[in-house]
Amino acid sequence: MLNDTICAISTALKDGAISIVRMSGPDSFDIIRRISDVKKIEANRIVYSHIRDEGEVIDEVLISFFEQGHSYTREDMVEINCHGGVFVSRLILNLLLKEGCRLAEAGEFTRRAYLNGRIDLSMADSINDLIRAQNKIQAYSAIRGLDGSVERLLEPLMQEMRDVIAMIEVNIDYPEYEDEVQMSNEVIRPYLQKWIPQCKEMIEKAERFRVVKDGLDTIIIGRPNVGKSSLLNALLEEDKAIVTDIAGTTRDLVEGKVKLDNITLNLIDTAGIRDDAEAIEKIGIEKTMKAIDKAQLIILVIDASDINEKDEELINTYKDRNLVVVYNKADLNKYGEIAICAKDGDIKALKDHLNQMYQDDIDLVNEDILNNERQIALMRNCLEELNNMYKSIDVDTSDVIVTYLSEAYDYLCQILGKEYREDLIDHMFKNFCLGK
Ligand SMILES: Nc1nc2c(ncn2[C@@H]2O[C@H](COP(=O)(O)OP(=O)(O)O)[C@@H](O)[C@H]2O)c(=O)[nH]1
Ligand SMILES: [Mg+2]
Repeated sequence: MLNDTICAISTALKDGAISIVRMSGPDSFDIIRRISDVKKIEANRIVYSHIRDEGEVIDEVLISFFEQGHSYTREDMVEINCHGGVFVSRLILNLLLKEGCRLAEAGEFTRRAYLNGRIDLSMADSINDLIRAQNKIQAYSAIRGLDGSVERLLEPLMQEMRDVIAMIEVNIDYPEYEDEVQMSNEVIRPYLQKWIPQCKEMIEKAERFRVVKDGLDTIIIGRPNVGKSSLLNALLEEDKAIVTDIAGTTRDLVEGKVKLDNITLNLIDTAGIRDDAEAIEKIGIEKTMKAIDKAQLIILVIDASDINEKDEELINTYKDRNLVVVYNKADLNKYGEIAICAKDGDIKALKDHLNQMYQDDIDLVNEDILNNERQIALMRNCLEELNNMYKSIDVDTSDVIVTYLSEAYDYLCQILGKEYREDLIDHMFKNFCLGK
């Protein structure tokens, strides 16, 4: 129900100097008048006041008023800055509930902002991303999203699609209007030849950028004793994994996170891969194999002073994956393109290589881009419909062809949370003088 008044504690539920209790909906101003010293609501002002429960002061507060149309939710809103600490905030919240507010569900303020047309769905995604941001790039990209980057990205494509849909539909519904462009296959095909690569590029960039934002799941593998754990420790700059000269030391997966200049690695160090392992080590190797399947980047460590055919075999097995081969123990034998000495922390060659690999991707932070899994999945669906349409243009009639296009367009609307039909009908009436 949209016309009730909701409330929630918007700050974290722990001790702190100040908490914010928020209220949104048509009764917000009435309720605050009943429980505070405020008599006259002055919108867009902050006033000093007291919150009272049956006349008795329970807190000294600052109250902000936002009039409908000018608030986060576009409804009348009140924010009470009360004293922090869970107890006082809860007292005030309970008072609001007693006065007829309903406790907001998770995300409900933002949901109202969306339903009331203040933000689109991609911006709602960004609000969520911003709240959860863990690093500068995540926060920066969420801010861009909040500024409408996804709509900016999609709008030119959607505009063209709308035009084509509308024209095909006009051809179908009003064949007598011969002065409208006839949407023959020759006219439609070049559009598709442009749109399909565009969609592919948006997906590809979004996936690359996701790695920059969220880090790359990276696994360090190799034979026993080549220096995998030493490499993990060197990357983390701490002695996290046990290093010994006994083969089979590492059995469980050891994890760590390291931030390079252009990329964050979510690292896993693993048990060395060999065929003659004893029982416990074997379990470790099985875990390694499972983790390899899920990894986005494989760092294969080879002992440059002792290269053998097992190394060859590992290179061959993973050559089609995102694989980086490093030759360790450069102090004993300097070999290969990426030669390091993990024992001494000399791993610059590897760091440089990884930074180089993701050099271009970091620049994506300045581009308008799809921001998350939901948006990427919808774009994939859109692409699939466009591919279907491409297959269909020489075999099907216009009404079938336009169905694929409408579906594709609908997926883009879903990214922004727009109503497809409304949007399209609006457009058609603006651009075509039907029934003139
Ligand atoms: N000479 C030399 N020895 C190293 C280097 N890196 C690791 N080691 C040694 O190789 C042995 C195995 O190292 P470890 O990191 O446990 O290998 P893992 O079994 O692959 O995890 C240890 O004795 C390390 O000190 C290196 O760069 N040079
Ligand atoms: Mg180890």
